[in-house]
Amino acid sequence: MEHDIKIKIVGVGGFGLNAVADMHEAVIGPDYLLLSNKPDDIAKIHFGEKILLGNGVTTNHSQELGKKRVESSAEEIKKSLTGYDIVIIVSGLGYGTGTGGSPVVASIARELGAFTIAVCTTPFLYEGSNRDTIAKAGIFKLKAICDALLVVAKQKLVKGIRKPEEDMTEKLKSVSDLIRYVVTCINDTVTLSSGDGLTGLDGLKAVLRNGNDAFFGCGAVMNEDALIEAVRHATNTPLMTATLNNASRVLLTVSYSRELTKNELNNVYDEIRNITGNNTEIIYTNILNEECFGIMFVSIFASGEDLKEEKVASSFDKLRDAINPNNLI
Ligand SMILES: Nc1nc2c(ncn2[C@@H]2O[C@H](COP(=O)(O)OP(=O)(O)OP(=O)(O)O)[C@@H](O)[C@H]2O)c(=O)[nH]1
Ligand SMILES: [Mg+2]
Repeated sequence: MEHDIKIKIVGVGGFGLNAVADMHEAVIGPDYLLLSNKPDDIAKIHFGEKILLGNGVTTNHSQELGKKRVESSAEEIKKSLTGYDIVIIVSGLGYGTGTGGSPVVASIARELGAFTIAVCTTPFLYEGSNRDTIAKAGIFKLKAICDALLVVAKQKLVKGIRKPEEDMTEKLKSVSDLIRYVVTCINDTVTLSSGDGLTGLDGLKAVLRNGNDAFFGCGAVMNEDALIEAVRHATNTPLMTATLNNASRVLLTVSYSRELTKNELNNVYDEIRNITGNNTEIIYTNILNEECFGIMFVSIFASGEDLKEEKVASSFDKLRDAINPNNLI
């Protein structure tokens, strides 16, 4: 079942703009708005709408300046976001434009009545405690303004405090990949899925709205016998700040050529409740995909009052295996 739901993705600042530029060809359906104070970054964007903030003058990594620059373009942003059901803001926290500007974009989107989701990264430890403090301030504001906030902790890519190594480019790509999967799964869930008497959008709103922390995970397997494996990948997706522990609401979406049977679903629910606890409400929606080439794709969004922060750095390989269906073909 297809729903006519309008989604706009807004990339804010250097990371936001680049992450969105990387994903836009893979995520079909949403419209795009890119905001940056870097003339070079703006010049290379040839899709969607774009706004050069503050006449291209640097923020010197000041979130106050970042906030002001975005506020100066508020009218243009408001125009661009008018008429959208969902606004997804993508940015890297800890610096000026993304941290100061994302909450301004979120306020505009909320005022216009859009379901507003921020997908943000936090800095590496080696970037210093100042960056971390600024990122935390950004998270605090975004939590207060947005309907939902999904935080990707870049530090989980490395163990301990250390400088980036040669393979860092590849690892950072996994952050971009994860963000692309978050956005793709939101898009597919709200535009293509239904189940439990709800549309995917209703399900996503029910699970994420008013949740303090949100978790996202996904997994893909080549055949239906491995369903539980896909669910395990999804529940273990690393890099998110939040884990599934203590989640009170879960949205499970399965994309496959048929619906899951009652028996299969019960097994999946048991698997999820082993992690979250017995009282977790689970909403199941389903995407019928006749052309899935035997690949079953599982995504999980979850929220709760007190999702535990995972302390251990998780392996990057696990993420890559979990989210890349191409590995299975
Ligand atoms: N992976 C990746 N990281 C980036 C990219 N651009 C910036 N970053 C990193 O993202 C983090 C946030 O930086 P920016 O996004 O430039 O910050 P900003 O929001 O633009 O804020 P200001 O530049 O201070 O105005 C930093 O750790 C950057 O090194 C990119 O293209 N790819
Ligand atoms: Mg920048």
